[in-house]
Amino acid sequence: MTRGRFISLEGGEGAGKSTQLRALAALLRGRGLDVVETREPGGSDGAEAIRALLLTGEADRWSPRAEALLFAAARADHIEKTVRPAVERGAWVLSDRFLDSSRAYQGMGDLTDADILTLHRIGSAGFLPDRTFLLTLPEAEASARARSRDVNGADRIGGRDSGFHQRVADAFARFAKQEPDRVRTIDASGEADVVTARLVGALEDLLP
Ligand code: Z5A
Repeated sequence: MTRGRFISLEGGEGAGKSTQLRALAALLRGRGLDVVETREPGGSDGAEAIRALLLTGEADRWSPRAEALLFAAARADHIEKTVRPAVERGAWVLSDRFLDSSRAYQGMGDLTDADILTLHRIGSAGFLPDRTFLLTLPEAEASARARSRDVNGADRIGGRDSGFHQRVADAFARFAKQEPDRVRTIDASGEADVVTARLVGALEDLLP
């Protein structure tokens, strides 16, 4: 049996990751592929329980170190229970966020990028996507999209200040530069179907 593929979508809040994940999944199913849609934090029963701990409550509910460990624990469960079994049976797994989010959000303060990668090696044996799409959108456009959707306000992490979100965007851009084979930057502006076409174009080399 042929191994499937693991694809992650990354980027700041409101860039359109969830919208594009759904569109890409539909398109790949149309090509006859077995597709699993998943997300982080979450994607397995245990990781979804950790998601609720991570995204709700006061801003200072977790220390930066505890927060990074919770994300790593959620990811370990997600990979073990959902991602790896699906890829092994030949499915294409599309994940809304993955490791690069921890590197960008948790790895540029009390902890470094090297610390996050070490946690990932311990928790998940360094498991990486076959391809990662970094959706980029000017900050004003992204926050307008996120605001139009989040009528009840941002979550614990999304609610941080714009300086924080700019540092996150800079970190993602650095990863794309460091790992151009795995991480492909996709312009997320314009109509959703135009963005989907860009994604498919950047996936053709992996498609059967
Ligand atoms: N986090 C972390 O800190 N460390 C980690 O390791 C991980 C995560 C895995 C997860 O929140 C939070 O956890 C996140 C990072 C942190 N917080 N922040 N920031 P989440 O999963 O609940 O939410 P999110 O990942 O930030 O995504 P999002 O806000 O849901 O945005 P999105 O998925 O990129 O966008 P969307 O929902 O597809 O679209 C947003 C709106 O724009 C929506 O109304 C769409 O209909 C609209 N949209 C989408 N595309 C278009 C186009 N092309 N044109 C016009 N309008 C559009």
